[in-house]
Amino acid sequence: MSERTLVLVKPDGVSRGLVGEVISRIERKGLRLAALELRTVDEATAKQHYAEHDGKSFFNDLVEFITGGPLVAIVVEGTRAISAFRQLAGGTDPVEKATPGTIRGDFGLEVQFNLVHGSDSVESAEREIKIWFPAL
Ligand code: RTP
Ligand code: MG
Repeated sequence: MSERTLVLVKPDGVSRGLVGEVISRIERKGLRLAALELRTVDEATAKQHYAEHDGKSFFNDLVEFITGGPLVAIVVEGTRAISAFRQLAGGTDPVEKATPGTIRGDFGLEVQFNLVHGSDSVESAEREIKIWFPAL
């Protein structure tokens, strides 16, 4: 079943020059790019995107990090795109959870600087795509 998911190459991924690497992995998996934009996001948008984490210990650091430099927002589509991209990304903690061969497992060391975001459900994907690409 074809799905759409919202992927972010977070500011650490952009500053480290890993945008091409991430896009390449998405395309090699067989998924397609439906929209893509380099953008520096404001605090309100970041808080809306990560609303589920409002109140958690890492929330303020997370918002500061996400707004701290340009990121690349991408709508990815294809068969089981939501799970397929989460598999490419690897677990949230790049060392303890993500395995080698995944984006986080290959390139990350710290939970906060884990390079990419991918929507975690159909509902999240719809909500997030509306935030980032309201015209889609
Ligand atoms: P994401 O939403 O960014 O795709 O990551 P995720 O689903 O794998 O992880 P989630 O639990 O949604 O956490 C969102 C982001 O918050 C940062 N985080 N920091 N310091 C911490 O303990 C901590 N926990 C989470 C990470 O950047 C994580 O990707
Ligand atoms: Mg998440």
